[in-house]
Amino acid sequence: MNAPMRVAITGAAGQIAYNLIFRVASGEVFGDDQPLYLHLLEIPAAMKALDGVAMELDDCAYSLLKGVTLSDKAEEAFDGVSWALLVGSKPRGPGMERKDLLTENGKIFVGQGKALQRADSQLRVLVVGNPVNTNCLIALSNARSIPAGRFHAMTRLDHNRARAQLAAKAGVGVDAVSNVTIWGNHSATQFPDFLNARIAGRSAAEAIGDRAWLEGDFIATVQKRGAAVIEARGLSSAASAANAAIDHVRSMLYSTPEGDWTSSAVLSDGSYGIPEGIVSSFPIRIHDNGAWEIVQDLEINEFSRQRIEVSVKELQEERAVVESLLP
Ligand code: NAX
Repeated sequence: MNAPMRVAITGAAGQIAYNLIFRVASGEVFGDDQPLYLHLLEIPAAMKALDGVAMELDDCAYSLLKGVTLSDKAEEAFDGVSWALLVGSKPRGPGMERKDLLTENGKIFVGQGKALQRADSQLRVLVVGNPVNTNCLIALSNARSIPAGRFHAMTRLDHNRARAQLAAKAGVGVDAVSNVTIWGNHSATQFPDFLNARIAGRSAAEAIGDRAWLEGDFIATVQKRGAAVIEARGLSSAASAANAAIDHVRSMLYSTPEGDWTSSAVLSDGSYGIPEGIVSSFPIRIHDNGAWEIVQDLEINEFSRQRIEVSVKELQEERAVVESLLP
């Protein structure tokens, strides 16, 4: 058995967290030799609901779960944690402009970024709460003592959606689909890249043989999948979002299979001409020691370039709105 590890989850009474917390506590994410303390953060108004979540955790009698801390203070919730899954954020209210959503949520991530400095020196962070790229930028900018490379914003759900669409179209299992990339923002401007994707060892374009579908319906379906789920379910994606967060964390714990990569939004280092100072989704590869790198030298043609630029422009606009929150 390893020494117990502390994991923080914010927005812990929300619907994604309800699909996430129990899977983390069961050992599915960090392994069945990894005892855990869960630190669950909520706003004061949701603490009663969070009590209910804690009762259910007790009632699962998970042997790996050594303790649960419930808090409405980020400093307390992040104390000594090795992982922080930042799921909580404010939903868009009636009449709320995108700009207001960015600044309202931005303020949360200023405070949480600062409070993360109380975490363990090994800390790794996954931001899930929207607008996720820019929230992540704010958090990492305010957590000045923590290397920026420890911060990721989740685009794994988009990545998984793209793989599933390609597999269905090609009539193969999802395991046959590799080398998918989500570029840019986790928004309807994201670019799911089929050009570099592979299906059973062939290029996805060759395996599917329907360029019009790849350039049209495929991209649109992935970009608008979140809205389609809301339309059908009356609620936003929760189980699939929690599942993607688990996939992301697990991907960060093990080296990426040879020749493949995953998608994650990280602080740009200028790769592929994507300007520094924004958190954009890239193809990334993880090494044994937990270090990761942006995969270089992928083919970007004019079609891809134009679409990546649209999403990058949106990220630059988001950055401009929250500039005052970046120290
Ligand atoms: P819910 O509204 O069910 O839950 C959010 C929870 O966050 C609430 O319980 C709320 O009280 C809490 N919260 C708000 N401010 C907080 C703060 N300062 N500290 C701690 N907790 C706080 O939303 P849910 O469906 O769980 O979604 C959570 C976030 O994930 C949303 O921002 C959502 O847009 C985003 N998503 C991100 C996805 C991604 O791929 N990156 C996909 C799914 C989802 O849309």
